[in-house]
Amino acid sequence: MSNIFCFQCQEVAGGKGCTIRGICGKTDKVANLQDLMIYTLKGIAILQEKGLEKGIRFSKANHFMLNGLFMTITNANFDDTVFVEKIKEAIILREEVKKELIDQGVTLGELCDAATFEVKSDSEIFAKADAIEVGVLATENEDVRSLRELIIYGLKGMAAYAEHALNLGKEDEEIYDFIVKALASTLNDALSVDDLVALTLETGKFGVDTMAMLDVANTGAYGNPEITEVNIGVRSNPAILISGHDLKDLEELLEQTKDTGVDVYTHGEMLPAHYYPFFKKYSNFVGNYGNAWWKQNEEFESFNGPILFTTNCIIPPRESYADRVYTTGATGYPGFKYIKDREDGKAKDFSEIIAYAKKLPAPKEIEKGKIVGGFAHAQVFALADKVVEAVKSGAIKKFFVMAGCDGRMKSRNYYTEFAEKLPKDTVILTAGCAKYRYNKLNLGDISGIPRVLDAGQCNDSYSLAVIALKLKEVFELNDINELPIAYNIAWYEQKAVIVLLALLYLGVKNIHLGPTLPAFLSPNVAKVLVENFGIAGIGTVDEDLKMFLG
Ligand code: SF4
Ligand code: SF3
Repeated sequence: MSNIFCFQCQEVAGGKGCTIRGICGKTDKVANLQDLMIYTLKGIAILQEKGLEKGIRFSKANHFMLNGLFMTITNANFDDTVFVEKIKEAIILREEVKKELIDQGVTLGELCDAATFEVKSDSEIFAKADAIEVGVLATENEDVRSLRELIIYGLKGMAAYAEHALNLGKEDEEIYDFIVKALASTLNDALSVDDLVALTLETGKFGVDTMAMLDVANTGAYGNPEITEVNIGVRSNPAILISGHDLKDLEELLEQTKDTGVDVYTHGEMLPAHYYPFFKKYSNFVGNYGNAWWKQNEEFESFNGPILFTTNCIIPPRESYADRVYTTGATGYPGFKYIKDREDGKAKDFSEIIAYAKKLPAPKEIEKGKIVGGFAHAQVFALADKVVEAVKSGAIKKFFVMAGCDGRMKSRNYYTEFAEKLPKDTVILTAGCAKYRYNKLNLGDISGIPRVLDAGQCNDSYSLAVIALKLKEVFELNDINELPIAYNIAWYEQKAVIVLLALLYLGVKNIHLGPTLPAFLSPNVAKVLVENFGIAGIGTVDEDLKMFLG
């Protein structure tokens, strides 16, 4: 057993750091391999940065960097063998980049360990992974450590979104150049706390750009989300449950399951796929099964059919369904079957999971009814007159952005109670899996506008920002913070970190973040966020309602 240190998610042990194994289920081995993965990516980034100074870019390294960062997001990949292979690949790639730079006449100068270390066997990889210098605690100054990790976690979220966009053929060199620069900067001891604060805000800027790019990719391929009623009951056919955020995977799965007698249901963050016009043509795309990621143990058991993870959040499975789970993309878990990436522009091959589904019983019904969503920017703009009228007449007094993540902690009941107790003249704007805390409550509507407007996945928080900016324009305000919008956001993993940094970059103030503030914010860094942005935690529902409505 080795020492680990991870504090990247909200469920961190003791609110401080996981030190033996992850509350998420990550073993010490995997935790340290993930640290080494990030360390190796930093080493490659240092080299890439040297190339950028001469206008040399490395497309393969950029794509590798996205995937490598994405794999280390909470609950994405628990497979040590995958990390070992990926680290080997990274070192080969690093040496290729070095050779290319030398061939092009770039002087490499003195390079740090991340850009030069060698490992000759798997056991040397494990030993390197366990070394203190590759992990979070290698940075001794707690404020510098806090900012470096805040940036890294933002980059992880950014990389995940950029990879989904890339899967749909969209990419942006400026985003890659920034990730390279930011990764390299986290090993630069010459940067001051102020430099790192500035880099943190710049991370937010590129977070906005990345979410905008993904929005263009998703809506360009599948149309603009529209108001949709999503069935939460089941039919009697065998079925596949698809989870995560990757819409390209969903498209290929639907294309390959149509006319096979196998139905497809969404789970967790895939629910908003139903809002896109493109997917409505598939008669076997039946509905959404279950709730947010943390309920998967029970819900996968009763689903009966195979489950496909396209992204996080995976939790260690029960034996009853472990053999039915498939992963793809950046995700992995020891013992789960893995569906390979696209090759030569061909679709992924889902034939095995489809054949398996045919042998299994139909899902067991766990609920009945419908949920409504599809309120991304274009749909809300189409309703703009109604919304503006409702605000002007006082029918809507305030909007509450309650986007973000759901999680296991009991304290998250706060969000259900908060939604229930909000006055009837308020509207919740949501995105991400946080919605499952209140999207099945009957909160009614205001002159036909539902009181919970779901824009989509966590990346569609971008839509909420676009809506806020539009309202600012319509009401001719100078500052986004003059709008009657309050932010009460729930976070769990690193995609929420990039969403938060994006909102800060857009100038949003007084965001309340819960159920607890990130453990990776040192007292001084937290102070900067409080003083400059009014970031705060949450209290009790009644106190907070008084404060927000006061
Ligand atoms: Fe702990 Fe979260 Fe890190 Fe898992 S991801 S080891 S739960 S801090
Ligand atoms: Fe995250 Fe697991 Fe919900 Fe996209 S993916 S939001 S927690």
